[in-house]
Amino acid sequence: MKIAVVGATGLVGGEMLKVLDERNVQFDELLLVASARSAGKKMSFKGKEYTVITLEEAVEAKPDLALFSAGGNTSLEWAPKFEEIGTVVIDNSSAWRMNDRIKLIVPEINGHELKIDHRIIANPNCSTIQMVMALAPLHKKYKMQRIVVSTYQSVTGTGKAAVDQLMDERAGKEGEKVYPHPIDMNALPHIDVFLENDYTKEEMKMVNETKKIFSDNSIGLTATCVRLPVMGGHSESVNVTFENDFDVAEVKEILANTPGIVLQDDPKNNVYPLPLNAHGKDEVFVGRIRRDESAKNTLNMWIVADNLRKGAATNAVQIAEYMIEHSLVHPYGIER
Ligand code: 2RA
Repeated sequence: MKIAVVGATGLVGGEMLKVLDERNVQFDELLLVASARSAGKKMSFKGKEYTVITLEEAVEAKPDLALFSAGGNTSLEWAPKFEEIGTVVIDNSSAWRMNDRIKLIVPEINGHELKIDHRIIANPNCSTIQMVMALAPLHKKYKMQRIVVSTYQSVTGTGKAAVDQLMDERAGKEGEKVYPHPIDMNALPHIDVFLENDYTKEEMKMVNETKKIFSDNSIGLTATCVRLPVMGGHSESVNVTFENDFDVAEVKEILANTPGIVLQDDPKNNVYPLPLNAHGKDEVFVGRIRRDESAKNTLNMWIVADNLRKGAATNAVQIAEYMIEHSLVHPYGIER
C-alpha cells in the first residue's frame, strides 16, 4: 500500500499525517506531495525523514491512495490524472463535492455508498460534517424537515495565512491580509465568496452538501456562516424542525450513544461544547440541547468540532480506512 498526502505542507495536510500516525493506518510507502514551491522541503513522519515531491513525481510513483488537500484548482487538474492510473483520491476541496458521479462521504452516515469503481471521493466541508454528524441519528428517528444554522468558524478553516493574520494583528505587526477586514476582535459574516443569491459559497455548501449526504432534497436548510478570531474549531447554533415530535431526554440519550458524538450538556455546571476543548480531538461535541418553545417539533443545539480533524483530516482518513477495510482500494483492469 502506497499512500500520498497531497498538500502535505498545509494545515490540513499536517493534520492528515498526524491522524494517519495516531490511527496507525498501515502502509508500506508514504509520499509527501506539494506544489513545486515546497518540493524538496524535508518533513518527518514517525521519526523518518521525507523529501516533499511534486505532483508530477507523485503520479509517476503510482500511489494506491492519495489524500488531497491542496485547493480546488489543484484537485480539478490533478485528481483525474491519479484516477487514470487507478489511484483512489480522497479530496478535501470543494471541487468535486457536487459532481453527480462523485460520492460525498461521511463514513458514519453514508460510507455504505462507497463501491469498487469509485476513484475520486469527496470529503464534505468542515461545517457540514460536524452538523450532519449530530443530526444523522436524530434524522433517523424523527425525520428532519428544516434546519436553520449559524456558524462561528475558526480561522484555521482558511489556512495558515489566516492564522498568521490573526497573530500579526494581535501582536500589532503588519503582514499579509487574507480577510477584507481585521479578524481580531471582530466577526465577519463572510466565508468564501459571495454568490448571485447573496449567500456565501460556504453557506450554500452547507445547504447542498447536507441534501446530498442524506440523499434527500426535501430537507430545507438556511445558513449564515461567520468567521471569528477563534482557533480550536468551528461552533454551530442549529435549530432543527422534525416531522415527528421528540422527547428532549431521549434526544440526549440518542446523541450520547452515537459513536463519534460526545454529549456535553450540563448547563447548571457551565458544561457545554467549546472550541478550546474540541481542539485536537476527533469527536463532535453537542450541548445546549433544548426545545424551541416558539415552534412545533423543533430543537436547538450547539455543535462544536475541530474543523481540521473530523471536519477535514479525520473524515478523509476514515474514508481511506473504509476503502482499505472493504478492499476497495486496489484497482482492477488498469495496468499500473
Ligand atoms: C472554512 N469551510 O472554514 C472552510 C474550510 N474548508 O473556511
